[in-house]
Amino acid sequence: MLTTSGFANLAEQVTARCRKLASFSEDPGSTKRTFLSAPMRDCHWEVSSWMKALGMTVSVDAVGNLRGFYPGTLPGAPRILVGSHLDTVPNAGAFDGILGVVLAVGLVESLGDRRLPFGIEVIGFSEEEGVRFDVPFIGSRALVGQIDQELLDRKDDDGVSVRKAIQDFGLNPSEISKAAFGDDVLAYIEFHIEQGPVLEHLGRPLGVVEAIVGQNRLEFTFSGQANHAGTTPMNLRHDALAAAAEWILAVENLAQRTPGIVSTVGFLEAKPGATNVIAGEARAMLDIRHASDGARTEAVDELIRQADSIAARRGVTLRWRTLLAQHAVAMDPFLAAQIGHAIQKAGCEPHRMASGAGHDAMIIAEKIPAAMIFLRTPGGISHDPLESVYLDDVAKALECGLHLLTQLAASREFLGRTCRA
Ligand code: HGY
Ligand code: MN
Ligand code: MN
Repeated sequence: MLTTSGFANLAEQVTARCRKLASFSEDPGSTKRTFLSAPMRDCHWEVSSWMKALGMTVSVDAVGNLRGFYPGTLPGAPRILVGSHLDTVPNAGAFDGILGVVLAVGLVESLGDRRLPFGIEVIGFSEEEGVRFDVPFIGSRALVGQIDQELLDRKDDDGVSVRKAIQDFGLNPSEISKAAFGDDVLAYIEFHIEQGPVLEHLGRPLGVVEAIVGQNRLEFTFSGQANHAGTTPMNLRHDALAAAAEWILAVENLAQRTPGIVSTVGFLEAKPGATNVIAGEARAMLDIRHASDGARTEAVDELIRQADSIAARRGVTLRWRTLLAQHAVAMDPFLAAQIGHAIQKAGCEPHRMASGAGHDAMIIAEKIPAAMIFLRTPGGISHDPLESVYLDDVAKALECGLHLLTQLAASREFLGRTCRA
């Protein structure tokens, strides 16, 4: 087992690598790396070099997931998957997603060529945030065989389809089915920053995720009548942007009075978008989440009703569509308990919690046991350049990870599990 200073050095390397990868961006001066964009190629090259240096075999699957395999003691041994996503939101921090990939490579390094009764496949998912095509989890959905024609036909703002983006990256969409994992997978483990204030508030470096809340993403388009801002009396307007604005306040109001609901309109686009023109069209994107699927779907129905009534009262028409309806997902109780023990062996007190952020683990959990370890987020800030981690917490996460691997390698219950896929 590595010494404390060994974990500290590894943590320095992991953190420095995350900051280096953050410079691979579509936007100079900030971090934005979306599905199969040009900087994703640089990211693949860099992470692959770290994987190859550890003797891992590296491949890229047909949706651009980067996959590095560290074999187990025996040929044909089962495997565990450890990873997270390589893509980012616009103006991102340096750790959301990518920390889980780089830390997994660090975990393989911490084994020091030691082999386990299972192989370790480190996965960097090509797309989790849903920025380029407004639909998240393309990378992990390929692993569980959930890529359909509707998704492949979706187009980005430049009219490029998912299928074309895959071809442009030099990959073959007809090979997507091969990205699905086989029947040799025992578990999926994801390290991720908490992206919220809970662990910092409690003074805990690491958390055990018990469940990931469900989320819906919907697009609402209000269509009114564009007109002259100076000559159109207030009582004769059909202002699409004013209708959207009234509805956005209703979104906030419903969340404030409904315990456990968080809802956000993070995107609003007005057309034609000129100061002296009443907006003829306003497009708003809703993100709404709750730990209970019933409460979430009830809130979505209420917000659709409210949008309808605001539009009707203002002589504006409404159309809406669902982009994502993801139910809440529980993490594997056995793995969560093992993570709790491993956190204690690393000298920390584990905190069991739900995740308000969505993660690839919620997709993978549809097919195989999945679990997550959270690292404390200083200031609770994420999806922003201020996002950070404490070096000591990264060292503790590595130490916890090594304990977890050792525990699973010695667990007859775990090794005796039949692999599902
Ligand atoms: O939006 C989320 O929940 C995550 O950051 N993709
Ligand atoms: Mn994110
Ligand atoms: Mn993430």
